[in-house]
Amino acid sequence: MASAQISIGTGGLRKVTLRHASGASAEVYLWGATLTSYRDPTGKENIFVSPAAIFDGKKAIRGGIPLVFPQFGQPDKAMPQHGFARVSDWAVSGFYANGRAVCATFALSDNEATRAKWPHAFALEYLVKLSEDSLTTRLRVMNTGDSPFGFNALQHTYIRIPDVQKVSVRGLKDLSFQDKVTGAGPVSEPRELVDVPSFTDRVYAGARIGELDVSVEEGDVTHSRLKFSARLCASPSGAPVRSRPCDAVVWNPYEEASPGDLPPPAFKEFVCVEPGLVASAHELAPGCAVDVEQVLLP
Ligand code: TA6
Repeated sequence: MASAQISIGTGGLRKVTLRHASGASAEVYLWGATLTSYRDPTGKENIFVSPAAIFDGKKAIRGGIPLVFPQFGQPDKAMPQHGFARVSDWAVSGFYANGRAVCATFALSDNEATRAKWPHAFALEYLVKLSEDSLTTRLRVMNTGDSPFGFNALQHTYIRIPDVQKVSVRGLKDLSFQDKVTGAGPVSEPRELVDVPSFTDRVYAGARIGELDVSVEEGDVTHSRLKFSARLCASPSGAPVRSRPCDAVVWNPYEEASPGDLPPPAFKEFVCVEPGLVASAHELAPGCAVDVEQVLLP
């Protein structure tokens, strides 16, 4: 039987737990609408959360799928790194279940605090859809104001793996990327399999309309398959009118860049493979919306 339940989680923060009849489950904290767990029917945990993650309702949860909006990085110092979405209290805006999936939606819109940092009217909707064979997460950005705004948006997914030194990411060949560690780029990725043998921070610019299929592999084993997509919608709740290329970020800090809430050797247990609109500036017209979606297949 599918279910959706609100409870008190770590640090006294509220969370939603989705359970599917197949045994699959997911957990999403209302703090930042941060998904912190996705277990498939075998019980395998597909998402990494740092053992030192802080659940205090002040700091972004280290791990899971933090949501990045309206900025990627911190070009605007008036806003936190990666924007305010992941350090805001979201509301549960809906639950839905049918024979195939159980879903929850979460909402965040502009308020006095966000407008003080970023003077635009917006609404975010985060959809989490759990089914027997996959987890779909969709971040929808809506311009509810009367003037266009520039933004970036991304799902900062921490994929759990046994050892980052042994995995590679497939699906990025021929995409142009900026290497934020070396400063090189943009250069074209020549490899079918991109390994992550050291501190890695790369922004791959989407080049293809439609889905970007990526997989995290270790020899013959595929740990995760991910389908990234981005779409423009003519109205906040309207059907997508046009697909757009989805960018992908690959990150692992290794020991040298591990932040305090990610004490080594925790870096070994994940690779971040992140769908978003971050490789260039994006503008959203009033009354329009854009989706950044990932389908995670364990
Ligand atoms: O997605 C990669 C990245 O932008 C890196 O540059 C690094 O800053 C990482 O995000 C983590 O950022 P955070 O603010 O969560 O420590």
